[in-house]
Amino acid sequence: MSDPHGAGVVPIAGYEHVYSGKVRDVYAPIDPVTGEVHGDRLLLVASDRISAFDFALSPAIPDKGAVLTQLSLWWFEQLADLVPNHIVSTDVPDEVTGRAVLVRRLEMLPVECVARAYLTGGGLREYRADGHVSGVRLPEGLTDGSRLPVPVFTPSTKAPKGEHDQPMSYAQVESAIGPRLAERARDLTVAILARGNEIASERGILIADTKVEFGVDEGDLVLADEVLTPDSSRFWPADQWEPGHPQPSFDKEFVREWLTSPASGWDKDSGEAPPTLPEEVVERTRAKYVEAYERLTGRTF
Ligand code: PZK
Repeated sequence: MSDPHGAGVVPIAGYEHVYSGKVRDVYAPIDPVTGEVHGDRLLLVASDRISAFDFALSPAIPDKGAVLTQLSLWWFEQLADLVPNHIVSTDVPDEVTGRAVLVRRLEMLPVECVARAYLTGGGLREYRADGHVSGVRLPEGLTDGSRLPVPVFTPSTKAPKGEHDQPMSYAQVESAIGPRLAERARDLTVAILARGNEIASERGILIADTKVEFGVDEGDLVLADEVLTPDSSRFWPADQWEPGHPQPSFDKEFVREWLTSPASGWDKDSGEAPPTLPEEVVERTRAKYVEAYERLTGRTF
């Protein structure tokens, strides 16, 4: 069974549900003539689900799926001169309009391609251990939130559902996909983050790091999945950037603040499911997703 819990996954006429991640669902179109699954297309549907501290939260954030889908589509256009992408069409069934895309089904690289422009999270842990991040020696004196001298490629394994991705060395990436695609994946991932930050920094947002996924078509890489969204990247408000401590998250600040406050009555280390988010936290979080979209794109959502 691909969806044992079924939360938020709905049948879509003409499509077969293939699988679900924490916040997105994948369907395959069914050929109306043969009734067979169309082998070279997928429908990617972004839900309004949100997670924090590795828990799925309730309720959903209204319009989150549409905001992130429209933001990804905008970024694909901004990146089109750097890398081709998997988008085929935004003409999708009514019930998912605005939050789904029809894409080319590709052979996906078995690597999570991550680049970091600022030091935090797993990169910071590696640096504190031995002064390196993914095999790259960094200067002394960096701290949580420091800008890196140059963006660094820090690939990781694609962990099975519920497990955490493990860092991969560059040599492991070369063994997995060959040296030619490894170099191309590294250079593209770093270029995508650099382009993202050129654009975002003019609009008050820092993109600390990002994870992209590539497929292969005719021997070359195609940018797939979502790109430069708050779900795939760490967005920080530029005006609050201050190295030396964890930075506030652009989108999840209110969620994390409330969940860790006495008001929620929840202990994130208790193993218990988090409590239902209050309406005000939901509404303020929705406003942050819309604000990120509007600031970056200059468009009104
Ligand atoms: C593909 N994911 C990530 C996980 C989601 C999405 N163009 C493609 N061809 C083949 N496979 C994928 C893609 C894309 N994009 C993407 N996994 C496979 C993923 C969970 C839910 F919606």
